[in-house]
Amino acid sequence: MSKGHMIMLGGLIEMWGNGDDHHINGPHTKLSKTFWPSIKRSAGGHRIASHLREEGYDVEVLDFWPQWTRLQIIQFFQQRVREDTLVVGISVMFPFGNILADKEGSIKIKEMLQTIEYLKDIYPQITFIGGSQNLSAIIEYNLDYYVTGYAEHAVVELFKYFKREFNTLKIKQHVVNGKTIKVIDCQNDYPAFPMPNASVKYEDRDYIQPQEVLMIELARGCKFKCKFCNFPMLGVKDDYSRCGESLKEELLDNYNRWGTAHYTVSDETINDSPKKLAKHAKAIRELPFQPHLAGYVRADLLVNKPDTWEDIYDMGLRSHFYGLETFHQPAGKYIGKGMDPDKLKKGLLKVQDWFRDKEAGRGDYNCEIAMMLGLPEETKETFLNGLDWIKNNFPGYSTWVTTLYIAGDDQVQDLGNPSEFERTWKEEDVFREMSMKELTEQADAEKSNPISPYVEGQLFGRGQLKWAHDTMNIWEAYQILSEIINDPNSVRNQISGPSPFFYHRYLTLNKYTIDDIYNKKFGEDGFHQLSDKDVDNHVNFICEYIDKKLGRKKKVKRIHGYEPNLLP
Ligand code: B12
Ligand code: SF4
Repeated sequence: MSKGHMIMLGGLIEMWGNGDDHHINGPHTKLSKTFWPSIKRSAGGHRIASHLREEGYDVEVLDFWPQWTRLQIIQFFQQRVREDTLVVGISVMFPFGNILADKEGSIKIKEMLQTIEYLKDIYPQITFIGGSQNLSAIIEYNLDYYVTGYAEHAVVELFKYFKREFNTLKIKQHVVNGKTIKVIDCQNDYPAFPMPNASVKYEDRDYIQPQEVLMIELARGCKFKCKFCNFPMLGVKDDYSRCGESLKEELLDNYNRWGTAHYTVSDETINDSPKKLAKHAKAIRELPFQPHLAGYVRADLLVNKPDTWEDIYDMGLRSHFYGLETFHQPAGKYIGKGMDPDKLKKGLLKVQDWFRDKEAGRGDYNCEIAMMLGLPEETKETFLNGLDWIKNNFPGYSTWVTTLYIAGDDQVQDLGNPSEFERTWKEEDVFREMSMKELTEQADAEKSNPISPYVEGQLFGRGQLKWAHDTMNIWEAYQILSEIINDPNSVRNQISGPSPFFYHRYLTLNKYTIDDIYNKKFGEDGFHQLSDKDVDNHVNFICEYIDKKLGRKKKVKRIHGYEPNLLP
């Protein structure tokens, strides 16, 4: 007998990184679709579900919910809601952002928001709660409670509160767009870190398929405090890592039950502690199979600590996302990533050689390098020099270029963790805010390089601070980015393989293997960038899941993923 029942709606909408703009999103965009429902499971939804089950509640996760039609959702609720159904949860990872500006996207979002309204009308006895790291990701939904930050401890108090049991629940009132909402602020009131047993236990009713790329947590928080970073927990001093046994158990269980071997790691910086790496490598070496992990790896630490490489390789962490940001030392020093560029470059080449060394029994390796355009002290020339080095020395790997983002004043209040830049730029004498007049004058002067709707939104919308400093301003940064994107010879447009964070798009349907990713580049030997057909197949994958969830025995005929009677 469970203590109560909950339905958790989870699902992501895919985007080409920086929102929904082809011009910005560059080289692998072979799709007519700019966003589509992801075939990735809801990491937070499953984590909270696993935790609540340990507390005695019965929680069923409904994944991929952006793809479900309203009727299907209502059918599901009719089948599942029972007398002890207490709560409907919505797990959200990313804010809607630019999807709302996109016509097709905004129709979808409106449909999702309205579906929640319908469910609330049909089931007034149920409480609707949303959870995400930042309020900005859930605020669009009209919910009874908004839970922000890592929520394991808070959600247990919330459930006791709903059941009128003794509890310590702290509810904060926030006024957003003139409406008062109830917020549970986990970051400050119920810190759920460290979380040594942050394991996720999937269930038969999740219908996990063998090639799926699941999310895994090895630790929470990051030791560092880079000035632009607004990840949830920075400057962590203690050990916030997962217990080795719990990690081993989760990996083994998923392998035995579903055949899972591929994971995205959600950690902010996986290699911030050699001790943690050694612990996790030891646990993983004891497994009867080799998992493959992908995630954020700090390059300067890799370079400084070659003695961690063996552990990193053995734990299957062979797909690295390096947030290098810059090769210009004064810019790097300013943000907290100021390793001597020559040392960094030489070290990176050694890393590449070591991981790719087939003769030594290794060879599995893929990486993506992310660069940030617009840091104080950076000029166009220093930045482009850095990109040239990547092009010449990391051919065939993805490079991601983004512009410096500092949230505008009205956004900062919805961010659980504003970056140091966001908190202090006004006091520090480095940035200033450009006036609208200055911005529009710049726009006129540059008619030859028209701005895209996405950039227009960023420049003239309220979301971002219109920053300027001695060596660059936001407008110039977008102009340089546009030149990089439109230059067929730029590193950003070179042929590569998939980004380490997007393996699910290629592996889930069994079209490619992890060996394809390590060994081939797009265009080689039958290995191709994502096409519209692939996305249709993703939709079909989700539809098969929906059929299973709804207990439909007969295969349902569909056109482009929609049942004929439910065509939009
Ligand atoms: C991995 C990651 C990515 C990967 C995703 C990989 C993949 N394919 O799945 C990549 C690199 C692609 C990515 C991209 C982006 N990301 Co990102 N990403 C993360 C990261 C590091 C981890 C997310 C994760 O899986 N965590 C593990 C799970 C278990 O945690 P969780 O989902 O937060 O769940 C907990 C709570 O939120 C809560 N909770 C969750 N659901 C529910 C439900 C209920 C009912 C309740 C009560 C509680 C609850 O409890 C959970 C357990 O404690 C976070 C930072 C962080 N450490 O959280 C940023 C983060 C999610 N990303 C963020 C952003 C902004 C982006 C981008 C928009 C960046 C950009 N400009 O391009 C893009 C958007 C991509 C898109 N839509 O396609 C922001 C979101 C900010 C916001 N407003 O909410 C975050 C929070 C980082 C930050 N700035 O603080 N990201
Ligand atoms: S940018 Fe990376 S290393 Fe720096 S504080 Fe953020 S998560 Fe940590």
